[in-house]
Order: sequence, then structure tokens, then C-alpha cells
Amino acid sequence: MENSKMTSRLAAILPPGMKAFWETSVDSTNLAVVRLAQQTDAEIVLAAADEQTQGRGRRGRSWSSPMGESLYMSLLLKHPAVEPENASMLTLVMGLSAVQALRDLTGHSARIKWPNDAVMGDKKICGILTEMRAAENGIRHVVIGVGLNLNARAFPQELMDRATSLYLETGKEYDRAEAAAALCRRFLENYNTFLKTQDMSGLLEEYNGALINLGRRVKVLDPGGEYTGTAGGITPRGELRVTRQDGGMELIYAGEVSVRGLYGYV
Ligand code: BT5
Repeated sequence: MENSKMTSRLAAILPPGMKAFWETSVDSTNLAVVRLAQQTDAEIVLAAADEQTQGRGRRGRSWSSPMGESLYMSLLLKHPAVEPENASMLTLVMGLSAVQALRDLTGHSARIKWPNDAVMGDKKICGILTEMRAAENGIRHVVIGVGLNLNARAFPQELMDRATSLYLETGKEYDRAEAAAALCRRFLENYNTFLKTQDMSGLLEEYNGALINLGRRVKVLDPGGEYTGTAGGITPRGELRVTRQDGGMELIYAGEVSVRGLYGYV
């Protein structure tokens, strides 16, 4: 069911050319946006919700999404001018946008944890899930889902040591529609830069400047075997450079692996 008050508030502050829907309760905004996008000709569609009953992370993990507490939103790009093999970089484009939007909203700085998290105070404040549907000749749509912890005062026990919210970091409450609009403004700007080269070249310096992993020891959770090393920045293709303990250099591709700190989450 639509939350018409939030839908019209959001429509009033969104960048032009986007169509927005705000629902009260959905399974996942990544699924809802695909259904809702059929109702409009707009090429960029946003769906947000007050709660998600099946908020999703990567590889079947779940995303805690209690009623009214935080921002749960997904952007759908219809037939984007992006080659399928470049689509996973959109996660990085959104990660940078999230960090910038957090600064716009709060004046506090957040960092990127490659590939799909934003962190504040070494804890996760934002997670991103990008999903793509291919057509015969390219991409039919890409969905970029963002969960941004705004006003949560506590988290389920198992997340307490690794999750945080803007409220916990700054002591203030934040408006969900304004957060969504700030995120969309930054994303559109960065997406246009990305489209010029179809890679991260135009965003590289700012991305690496915001990267919390840079120079830190990381454990690479590669399906082919775990190893440790020191993270450098990302390449123009969005891969993370990691120097292994034995001096060997690895380029890690975002689609497949996660990185952790040696002693915890970052
Ligand atoms: C992610 O996955 O970080 C992607 C999360 C994307 C969520 C958004 S919400 C809107 C849209 N609709 C959806 O259904 N999803 C997207 P991953 O890297 O796999 O991390 C998931 C892990 O983060 C979980 O296993 C928990 O450990 C942790 N987690 C769950 N909920 C959290 C929260 N609210 N804040 C911080 N960490 C959380």
C-alpha cells in the first residue's frame, strides 16, 4: 500500500526525471521497484518503504528493516547504457554517493568499505545490493538497493558490535525523504560521470580518498580460498588492489569476494 504523504514529499525534492513511490510495507524494495516500474515510463524509478519484511543482503543474507526507523530504498535504471560486465561497478558508484550524501546531511564524514558498505566509527551504517536483469542485447534493468541506518537506537544483538546509525553517531534524528533525495542527487551526478567512460576513472580519486580499507590489513574471503594482505586503492575497473603477504599482487573483482579487517569488521 502506498504511503501517499511520503510519496508526494519525496517527489517534491527529488531531482527531475525520476519517478518515486513510497510504500508502507514491502517484502524488499529491490523486488517492489521492479513491479512499480511497470506503472511508469520514467527511466529512473525509485521505490522506498517504511519497512521491509524480507530485506535482503548479498548471498541470501538479510537486512534488518524495522518500521519507520531507517531508509530502505531501491533505484531502478531501465535499459541503462552500461555493458553487463560493467554493471557491478554501479555498487561502487552508489557507495561513493552514500558517503557524500552522509556528509551533505550531517557534516560528519563516513568512509567506504569496499565493495558495498559505508561505515562510520568503524561500523556499518549503509549496505548496498545491486541486481541486474539481462535482455538479449544488453541490460534490461539494474536495481541498486540501499539500506541506510538513520534513526535506529539499537540493533539486534548479533549486529550490535558491527552496525551503527546516524542517530547513534550524531545524536540527531534525520528525515528519511531528505536522506533519499540527497542520495539520489549524488548518485545521478556520479552516474553521469561513470557513463562517460563506463568505468570508475572519473571518480577514482574521490573514491580512493574515502576508502577505509586503504593501507589496512585485510582478509580476503575468496571462494577459492582465504588469504590476508594489505589493501591499496581500487583500479579504474573497480577492482581492489591487495598486496599479499608474500609480495604477490591481487586484483579483486567486486562480484565475488568480501574483505574483512584482520581483527573485526574493518
Ligand atoms: C548488504 O549485504 O550490505 C546489502 C544490504 C542492502 C539492503 C538494502 S535495503 C533496500 C534494498 N532492499 C533490499 O532487500 N536490500 C536493499 P551484505 O554485505 O551481505 O551484508 C548483510 C549483513 O549485514 C547481514 O548478514 C548482517 O550481518 C548485516 N546487517 C543486517 N542488517 C543490518 C543493518 N540494518 N545495519 C548494519 N548491518 C546489517
